[in-house]
Amino acid sequence: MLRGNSACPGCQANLALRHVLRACGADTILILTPGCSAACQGIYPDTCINVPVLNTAFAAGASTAIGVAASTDSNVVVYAGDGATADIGLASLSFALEYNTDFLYICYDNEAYGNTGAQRSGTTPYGARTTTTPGGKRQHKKDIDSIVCAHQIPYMATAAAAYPDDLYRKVKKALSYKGSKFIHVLTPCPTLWGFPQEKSAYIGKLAIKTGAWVLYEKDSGKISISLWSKNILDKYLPLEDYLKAQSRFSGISDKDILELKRNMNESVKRLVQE
Ligand SMILES: Cc1ncc(C[n+]2csc(CCOP(=O)(O)OP(=O)(O)O)c2C)c(N)n1
Ligand code: SF4
Ligand SMILES: [Mg+2]
Repeated sequence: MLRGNSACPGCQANLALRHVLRACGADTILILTPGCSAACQGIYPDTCINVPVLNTAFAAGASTAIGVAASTDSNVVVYAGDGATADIGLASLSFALEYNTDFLYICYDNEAYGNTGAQRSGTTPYGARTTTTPGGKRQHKKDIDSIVCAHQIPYMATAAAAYPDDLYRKVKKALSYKGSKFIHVLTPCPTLWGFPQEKSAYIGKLAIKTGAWVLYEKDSGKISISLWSKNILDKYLPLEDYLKAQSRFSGISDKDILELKRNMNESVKRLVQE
């Protein structure tokens, strides 16, 4: 990625893309869906992405990759938002995975429809305020990782922009496999989440330290918790530290915090038991 882009200061979606492209190298074709990452590349010919880019329709990231992968030996990488992945593009993603298309699909998750002004998405967490959930979302975050894993692809991982070495390693590893690979990256967003831009990396790390986001990989069917999460599984910081640092959770009730924690603990328990 070249210098100069139109992302908000402190944007982790763009930061994660920088590390992803660093790991992928020059022999890569990038597919973007409408969203912040597409908008932030700038306007041709002054775009900041230094590999070929295909800008697709919202639902068509994965289906575009099927065609591209059939015609090239280059790395085929989709970099799509949570809305494009877990909501509108889910059918296209499902077929691409079932087909075991030789590509890497990366979902950067800012937990809302960022580019259109912070509407809720399937991956918006319970209790978070968005423009379409002004009283806090009443549904839990969609478990897109389990949906992806049900396709029995060779490699799936979670990552976070705040832990770039872990993200870099996972992208490299994913690209060493043939077939479909999926990485789900948490990318905190100062604009939608309501925290100061200079706290971006701090919030990203806090998500892991409070257990709001768990780093793991499922490699050839076997789950392993990644180092940054593994070391703290039994000593999480209070979830309230993470929630209080973001204005999207400012109206959350104690009852809703308990419900969030219950859901979180269940997800971690499921992961550890698998
Ligand atoms: C079929 C269709 N519906 C709606 C839109 C408008 N639209 C453009 S970007 C976007 C939100 C994308 O959200 P997400 O995939 O999470 O990416 P983010 O903007 O958060 O980076 C929407 C709704 C569109 N481009 N196409
Ligand atoms: S709204 Fe969020 S994800 Fe979109 S460019 Fe700004 S900081 Fe990045
Ligand atoms: Mg989004």
